[in-house]
Amino acid sequence: NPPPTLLHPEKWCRGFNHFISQCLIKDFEKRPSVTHLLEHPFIKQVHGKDMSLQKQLAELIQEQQQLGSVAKTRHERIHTRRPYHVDRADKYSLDDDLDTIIQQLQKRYADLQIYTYVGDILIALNPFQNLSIYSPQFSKLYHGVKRSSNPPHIFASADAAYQSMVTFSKDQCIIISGESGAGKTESAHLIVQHLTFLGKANNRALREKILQVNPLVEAFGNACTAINDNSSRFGKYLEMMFTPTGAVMGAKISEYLLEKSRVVKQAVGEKNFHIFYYIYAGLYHQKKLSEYRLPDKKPPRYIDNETGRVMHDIVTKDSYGRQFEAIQHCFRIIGFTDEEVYSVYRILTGILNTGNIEFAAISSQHQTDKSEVPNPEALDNAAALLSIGSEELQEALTSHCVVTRGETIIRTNTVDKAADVRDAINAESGMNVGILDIFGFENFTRNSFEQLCINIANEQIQFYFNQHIFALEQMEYQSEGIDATTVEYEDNRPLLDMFLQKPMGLLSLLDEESRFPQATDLTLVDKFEDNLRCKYFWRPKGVELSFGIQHYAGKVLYDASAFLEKNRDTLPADVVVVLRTSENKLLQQLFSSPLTKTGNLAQARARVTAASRSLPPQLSAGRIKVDTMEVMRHPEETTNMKRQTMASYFRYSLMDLLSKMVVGQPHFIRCIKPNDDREALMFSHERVLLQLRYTGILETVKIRQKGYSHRILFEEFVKRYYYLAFKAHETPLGSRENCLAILEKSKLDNWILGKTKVFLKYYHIEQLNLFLREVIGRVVVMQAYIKGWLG
Ligand code: AOV
Ligand code: MG
Repeated sequence: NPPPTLLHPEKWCRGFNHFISQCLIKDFEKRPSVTHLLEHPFIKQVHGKDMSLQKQLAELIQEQQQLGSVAKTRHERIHTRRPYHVDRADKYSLDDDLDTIIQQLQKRYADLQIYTYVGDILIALNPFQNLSIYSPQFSKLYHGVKRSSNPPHIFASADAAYQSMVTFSKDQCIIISGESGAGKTESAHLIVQHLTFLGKANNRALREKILQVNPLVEAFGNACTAINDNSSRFGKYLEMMFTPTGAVMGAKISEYLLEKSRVVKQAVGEKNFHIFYYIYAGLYHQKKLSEYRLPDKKPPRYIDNETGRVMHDIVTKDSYGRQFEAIQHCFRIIGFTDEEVYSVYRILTGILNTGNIEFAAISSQHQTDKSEVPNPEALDNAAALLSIGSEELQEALTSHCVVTRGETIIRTNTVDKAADVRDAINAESGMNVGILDIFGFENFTRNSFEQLCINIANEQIQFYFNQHIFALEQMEYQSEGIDATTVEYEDNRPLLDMFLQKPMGLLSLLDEESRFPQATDLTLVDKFEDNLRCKYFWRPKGVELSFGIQHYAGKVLYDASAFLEKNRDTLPADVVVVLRTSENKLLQQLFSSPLTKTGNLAQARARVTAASRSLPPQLSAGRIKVDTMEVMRHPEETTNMKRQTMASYFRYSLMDLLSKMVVGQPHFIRCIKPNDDREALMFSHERVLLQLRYTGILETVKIRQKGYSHRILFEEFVKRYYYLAFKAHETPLGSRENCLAILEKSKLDNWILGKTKVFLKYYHIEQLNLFLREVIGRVVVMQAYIKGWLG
């Protein structure tokens, strides 16, 4: 059977009988119905009463028509509530004050309408309850239809990215932002769900694999915090790869900046990474704790928050145990071998056992730099599970050793590596939709180094948003000679400079101070105070180790205790050496040298260079590129001897992430947290106002009203849409005139032609794509016909 949407009808048309196609198109244009087509004298003549062909045609046509009326009736069936006007977001621009926007959002939230569009940006309010709007029925409803035919939905945003990828053969990037607990991770899941639907992952095994990736990595990277019970403690970039015709062929996940310190210590009221509870409970219920040398009366120190709550939960409720089963299932589906899974369990339980090792100072006169382990059984347990010698482990843990070259990065994700290898095979032909879900902006009662990193990352994402929505856009209007009024926005560039600049930015200062053995956290804060002369930084009086930052999303007070230690993040060389002797292959691999990501770094650089080529010329010396290059200069690269710190790793990671993002066409989803109590239907005016303010929603509304979210080179536009005004066999030039011809033929208004580009609103693209699909649909029908005819 021919696929329902063959995307290269021109090849087909030329290869087969062009004349017949044209006749049929003409006829079909006049009366677009299958019956009519089948009644066509030509078809009748050739085919007589071939019922199977008729049936085939009817099916194809029906699939095409899902685009239009069919979907509409289905929509009416599902949404019987009340008539709905979709483009409220555009309506906001008429009354462009925040209060009105909030009122609208509040009203919609009360109706459980959590999604709203601002131009092509999606605002998602966290419902804090399960809604029944994510079933396969809804996936179908939102498939390839005009956005205005259905209420706003995250599926529509995923659909837009997908359509854009298929139409322009271009990588896409969906950037989900919002503060901690606003719903980014849930949104990312929903997008993956809808993309697997769109990508027609008929291969169930592949679909399952892709859907299981998120829960698996989240078991390892998410944890309960004071704000969110399932808070992401790492950044995650999931790329879904598609064939040129849009069939999903795989997915790749990259992880960033895992909050490693959580393994050994959690703030009051917070927990370790989920996986540790899952595995302990799972083994408890399967009566396998002893096999992994874990006690069954009291959980290991790393997951025991001293309240007894954990043990109580494990014994009385089985939810952790069930989660463990789910994780086992994930491993299986994704394709880990039993042996690999066993290695992972041994490492995890090895870590739990390591946490139980105690240390005591040796009081002998001569050995001041040595300590001993008063509970050798814990040491033996840990060593046994990690498949290393317990004496070597003890020696490595208790003796003091000067490190000349630190090795700090642990590659946590073998999935990533496996995917890399696999992707190397496919990379060339495909295109992808990347989904970015990082840890959201955080402001706790006590904020440490981890919060600083998290908040800088969010600062960078906000900067990227601003660049796209405001800076690049306005520059482009200027260079294209288009008169679009400028919109003022809050530029967080100075703040980002304060963090990232070299050599005087906060991270550089931190690195510098980390190199002095005598430095303390106090000298660090002094150094910040002396050097960061900028209104975004301040030092409160009377609290020595404290400093404050005015982030884009609000003021945060940081506690600099342990900043230096956390930044040095040294894993002593002898510990690494011992771990490398492990008989556990996976563990060996994790600590095999070199532990840097330089391989990926080279790729990252290549991507950035490629991406900067496609930026408008006036930007080549502009901000994005300069930033990128600045951050790219990774210490490991410039001086081999310099030790890698968390700050430098962080910079590099951020860069790697950005480099991935800048390649794709961005789509933004802004998650908003309607209240801090995680209550359904509770809408805190004040909290929402704050978030709308700092995300620059009002400005976005303005620029989206005035601006054009799609800017397409004449040549690209003509290549894509020429069917709409020219004959299939023609090859019109990519000229301004030909663009004009297509636009006029399509009877759209409100677009603009610049010097080299067509400027369009999102709904123009929708309309053009619909027209195009109709035309292609006709050609497909004819393909089916002629295929039948030929054979
Ligand atoms: P986050 O990813 O933005 O926070 P999550 O996606 O984890 O936030 O959402 C927090 C919680 O809100 C979830 O555990 C759900 O209970 C609820 N929630 C969010 N979106 C939905 C939805 N569409 N439907 C139902 N419930 C939802 V953080 O990872 O902390 O920045 O670091
Ligand atoms: Mg999250």
